[in-house]
Amino acid sequence: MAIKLWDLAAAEDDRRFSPNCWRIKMALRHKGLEVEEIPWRFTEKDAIAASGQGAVPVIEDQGQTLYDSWTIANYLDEAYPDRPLLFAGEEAKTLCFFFKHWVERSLHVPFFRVIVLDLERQLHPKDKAYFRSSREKRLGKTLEDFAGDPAQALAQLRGALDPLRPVLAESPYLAGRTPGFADYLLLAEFQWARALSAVRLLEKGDPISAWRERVMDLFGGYARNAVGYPA
Ligand SMILES: N[C@@H](CCC(=O)N[C@@H](CS)C(=O)NCC(=O)O)C(=O)O
Repeated sequence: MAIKLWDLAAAEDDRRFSPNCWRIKMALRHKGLEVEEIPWRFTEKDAIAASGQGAVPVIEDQGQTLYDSWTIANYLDEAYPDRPLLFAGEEAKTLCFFFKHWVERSLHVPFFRVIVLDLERQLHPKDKAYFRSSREKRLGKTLEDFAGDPAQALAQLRGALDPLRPVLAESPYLAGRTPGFADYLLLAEFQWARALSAVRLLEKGDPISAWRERVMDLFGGYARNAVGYPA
């Protein structure tokens, strides 16, 4: 039976933007598992109440409900060890855990700053007030003040991405010769942006751009074919 995944959608059902869900959607393709993706909105907390919390990704598999993208990725390798692994071993997994925190603490906010106003614009009408009030409370300022000057925000993001460049100039994937969960952690941030915003995040010739093309082409162009703006 297909694994069920509750996946955050914008105004249109097929504009799927959640970076935490993108991690898992790529991981499920990597494992070659069948998945049923159910569009979900921020304010539909009842639909995922079985998980005991209010955020996606949530999956249902073999009678179990799981949440949190890192927990789900670990579960997929444990439950399906005979399928391609997301983590090459304990050492790779620990480094990937570091990478996840680096993405969340050093990249996520610069991405958010560039796309936040497009994000709000693209949301389903029933989510807009919730999004604005919950995020403004978290940020301690209005979305407009947080977004600030677009050129400055883009420069900040390009700078934050810098540690990736020497790695991706030498290696086809963050996980090495073949892709792994680290690649999906990073691609997820770009897919988040691309689903919502036409801003070109990378300059031509940036090694991160060549890597992103490769990862978007995986699994029959699954990420590339998603609803969004050109990368
Ligand atoms: N640590 C969690 C974070 C999940 C999360 O924050 N998901 C967002 C969507 S990307 C969400 O559903 N937020 C619900 C809300 O803001 O009410 C994970 O990695 O899965």
